[in-house]
Amino acid sequence: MDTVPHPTPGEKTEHRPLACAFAKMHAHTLVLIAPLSAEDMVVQSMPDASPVKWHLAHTTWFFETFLLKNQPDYTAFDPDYAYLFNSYYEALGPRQPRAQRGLLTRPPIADILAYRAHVDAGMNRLLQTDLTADAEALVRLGIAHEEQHQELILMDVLHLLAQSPLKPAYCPRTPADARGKPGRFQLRPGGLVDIGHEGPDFAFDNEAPRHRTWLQPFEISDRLVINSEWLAFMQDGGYSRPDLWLSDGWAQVQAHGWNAPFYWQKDGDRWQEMSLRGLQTIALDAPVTHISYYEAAAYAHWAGARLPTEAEWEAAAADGVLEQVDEVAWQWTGSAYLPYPGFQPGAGAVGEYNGKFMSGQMVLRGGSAFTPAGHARPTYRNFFAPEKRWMRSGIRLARDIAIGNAPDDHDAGFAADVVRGLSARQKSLSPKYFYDAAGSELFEAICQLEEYYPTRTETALLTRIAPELVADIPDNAVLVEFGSGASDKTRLLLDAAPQIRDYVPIDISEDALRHATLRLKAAYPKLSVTPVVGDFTTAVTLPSALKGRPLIGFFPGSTIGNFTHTEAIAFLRTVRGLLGQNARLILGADMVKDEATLVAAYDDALGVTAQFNKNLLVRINRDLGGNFDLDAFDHLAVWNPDYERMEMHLVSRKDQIVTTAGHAFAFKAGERFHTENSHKFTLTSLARLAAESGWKIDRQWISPAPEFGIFSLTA
Ligand code: SAH
Ligand code: AVI
Repeated sequence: MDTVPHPTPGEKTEHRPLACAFAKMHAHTLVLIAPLSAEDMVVQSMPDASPVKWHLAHTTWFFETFLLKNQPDYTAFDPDYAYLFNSYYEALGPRQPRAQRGLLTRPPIADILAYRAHVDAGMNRLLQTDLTADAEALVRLGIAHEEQHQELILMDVLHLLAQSPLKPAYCPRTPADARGKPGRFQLRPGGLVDIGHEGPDFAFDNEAPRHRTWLQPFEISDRLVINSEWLAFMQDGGYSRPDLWLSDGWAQVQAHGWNAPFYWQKDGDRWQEMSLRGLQTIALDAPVTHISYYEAAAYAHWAGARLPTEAEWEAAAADGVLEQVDEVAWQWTGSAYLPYPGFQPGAGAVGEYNGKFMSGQMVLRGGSAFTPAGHARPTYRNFFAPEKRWMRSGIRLARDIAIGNAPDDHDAGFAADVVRGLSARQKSLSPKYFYDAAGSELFEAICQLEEYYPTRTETALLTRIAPELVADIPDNAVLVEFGSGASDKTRLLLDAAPQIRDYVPIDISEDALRHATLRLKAAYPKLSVTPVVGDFTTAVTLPSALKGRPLIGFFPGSTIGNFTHTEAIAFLRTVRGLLGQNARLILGADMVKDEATLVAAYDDALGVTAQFNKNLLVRINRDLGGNFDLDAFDHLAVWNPDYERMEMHLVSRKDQIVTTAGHAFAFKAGERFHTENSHKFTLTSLARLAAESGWKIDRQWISPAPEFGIFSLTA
């Protein structure tokens, strides 16, 4: 186009970054209008679209009004332009009605280009000076503003050319629409996320303040919906089924006879689409564009999905799981365009830029093929009224995910512990949750294993020392056992001490306790057994009928090793309180030994311990509506020398998200879920533990290797 002045080579090059950014941006507007004739630039095809000539003048007016007007060395180009080219700033006075911008055949384009050159010169002078922070912010806003109009120029020109029966191309060399493939849903854990802009880089006021928001777990498609998918929606009666549409959307369908995206038209039995390259046959694998919010919402409904909220979109974009973020089409979100908590519009007329439009519009995120390079960002909030279609809009789907049933009351404590344990940086859970019915049976199977030496060793030792151990148990004594399980070791004491007439087994596993009680009653008809189901770490109360009787505590199996040091002290103190004056506690504890023996005991060849470990996941799946994939986790048993303990973990084989108890939890490949500690002891560490919890070691017996210890403690 002859009337467009191109920057002449050899002009003084600009080194200040802001002046440079201004010059580059301003020159790009002229590049965009190069394919247009003077006539193309005057016509207004609808009230929403402005003539290109008006865009050229208005963006220039913005710099003149907000930056140059009050400069001593600047004279206004033409005082009438304040009326002609103000867009919507009430604070700056009356203006040409929006729908009549196309009636401005005067001033001619040559004058507008001269106006641009005049303001350009003023801006160049201003940009050589030291700008105040406020002025610099306004220059950046002016640049971003004109970039928005660069996108509007393409939107409006496309709309104008689409009205012509000739369907001319804006520029035949415009790149074709990006090709794609159907999207795949990506599971996102949600939770507390931060969204919005913060920091020194430019952003519009509506992107701030950055703030925290809560997201339910959700899925979001990595790609945009493509034309073939849209055709399936159309063929399934997408535009003729009111059940798919919002009421206002259905009213639009009927009022305007919508039956396809905005720029689609039928040629025989194939669909064509008006584009900047002219009329083109629909590319089935290209993302669908130029659709209203109502169409996007109807499609999502039809597809069994929904639109993402803007917070979901931004969180997923920040996590890098989205493709086609900003280079294809703006993506409708399900979020109304509203101020963020704490939003403050700028002072003065410029405060009208965004804030006053915060009603009746929906947010679009991303960016489009029409957006100038470098203009968009992940926090960018574009917005349009829900019925608009002339902008380059597209659709990305999201959906809710099933997150398990709310636990019933019985499981409330379990659910709370699972949620807390899986939310922590190091995922963990108390080993007490191993012992449901299946877990207790698996533990008994472990006790039979060749590698699991503790049961065998402790049993042999107890058998040998039983007579000494029970020698001074008084008549009428009550045996109180903590974590009694199958009560097998108990028999060794009962056999040696017939003076014990009452037995109180305490266990968290109701099934184990029931079976043990039945068997013991059959084998010891004179023994009175009073089982107590419960967590022995929280206050346990003994049957009041036993008050005043001599109490002997029994805590075999090295279950003491499953506590942390702090928990062990707290437990031993509680037991001391529970058993009262002159109390005695018979404690079994596994001793530190070589790593190979230890690791084999917790990682047996038959995989029983692995099954015991994974039973925790089975239990979570069953009781808390979890969806753990047992094959996606490996059993791991490791010796931790710093803490002198064996550790069991479940190691995630891949990046995955698991849902349970109404929450979603992300696991990285290789990440560990810590399920058990089994501390091993030395004579010193055990003596210290006893001393710290108010007990004294009275006598002790250590088995030959693999070493296991029995300790008789007195209060
Ligand atoms: N004493 C038996 C069983 C040891 S297995 C033996 O030496 O072979 C550990 C036992 O403690 C299991 O029966 C388990 O159900 C129980 N247990 C684990 N944590 C518990 C808790 N917090 N409260 C009560 N019982 C618990
Ligand atoms: C019950 N407790 C002492 C057993 C232990 O050795 O820590 C539980 C167990 N874990 C794996 N194997 C056995």
